[in-house]
Amino acid sequence: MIKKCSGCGALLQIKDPKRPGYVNEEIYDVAEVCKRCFRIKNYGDYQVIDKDTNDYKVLFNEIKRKKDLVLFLCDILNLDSSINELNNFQGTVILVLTKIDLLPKSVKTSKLTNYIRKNYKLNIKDIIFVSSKKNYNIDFLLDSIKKYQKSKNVYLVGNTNAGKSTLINALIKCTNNDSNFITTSSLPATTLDVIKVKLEDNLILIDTPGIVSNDNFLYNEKPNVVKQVSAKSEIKPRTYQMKPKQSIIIGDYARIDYLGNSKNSFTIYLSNEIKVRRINLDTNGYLRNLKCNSFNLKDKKDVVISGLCFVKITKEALVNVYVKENVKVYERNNII
Ligand SMILES: Nc1nc2c(ncn2[C@@H]2O[C@H](COP(=O)(O)OP(=O)(O)OP(=O)(O)O)[C@@H](O)[C@H]2O)c(=O)[nH]1
Ligand SMILES: [Mg+2]
Repeated sequence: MIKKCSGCGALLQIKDPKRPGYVNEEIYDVAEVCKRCFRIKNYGDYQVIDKDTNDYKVLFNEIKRKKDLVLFLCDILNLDSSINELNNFQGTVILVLTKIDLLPKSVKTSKLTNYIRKNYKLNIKDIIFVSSKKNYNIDFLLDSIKKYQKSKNVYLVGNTNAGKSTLINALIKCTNNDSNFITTSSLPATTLDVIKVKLEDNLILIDTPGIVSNDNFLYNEKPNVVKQVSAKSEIKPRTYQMKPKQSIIIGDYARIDYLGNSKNSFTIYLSNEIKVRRINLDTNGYLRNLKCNSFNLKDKKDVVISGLCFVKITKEALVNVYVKENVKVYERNNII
């Protein structure tokens, strides 16, 4: 009998502990989840799995051709040009911005909506902000799904860690349906294959494995660093009035040298668990061995270190950002 893991979607198998879906032979008949999901759920212990992400490309190409409703999820802290990808879906698309509880409460979602509409050209029915953790807007999202669904099937897609599986679990709770919950974790590539969740007779949510992009800070780091860097509660922005020849050190991970010649203001949005210090640019060379990314910024720009943080800078600035090779660093208009 072929069985699927209800936690990550992988086919259960007894042959190879390193491959997706492994369970001990003795418990195969009764097992509902694989060993990896069991350990994530019960011990928070994550195992990296050998998985060919080319399988995902085939899956996404199939979903792109479907006419069904697609929820395209994006973590509000990782908003970047990858959302343009949603224009390639032929079905109706709702952009769902997740983890809104992590932004300071003072940030208005109406302002964020305007920002997204102005800075990206997206072919979408709606933009909806949610927090699966705080149960914010989950009912409203469910109503919108029912309003726009074209068939029973509704797909959830987006980058790994965007919060797809957590959102499905929140929707399950919201409809009082007591099915199995899907495995979630702060580490990349938790869901390994499609998982279908029947929410109501007329509504099947289809969870998908997240798109893994190698230029995100998190995908180059060990699990303990990923856990520390992933914000768990509302971010307390940290503002520094920068003088010429000062630098900012972000944990042990990144350095920003300010090369301007007048005072400027830098506000850092980052997990509260990571320390930030200001140092003298000339006398302290800490982290200068990392790759340097230079920016000549106009006023009101953010510098984003993908997966780690973003820095709101008010005036024009020359900055050098040092971070590990492969990590994408880019500028955008101030989002907040
Ligand atoms: N603060 C907060 N954290 C969230 C929220 N939604 C998800 N998370 C966290 O984000 C991390 C990733 O969530 P998942 O649901 O596993 O993400 P995913 O998109 O299914 O990831 P893959 O399966 O790898 O594609 C977990 O640590 C969740 O607890 C939210 O609304 N608020
Ligand atoms: Mg998932």
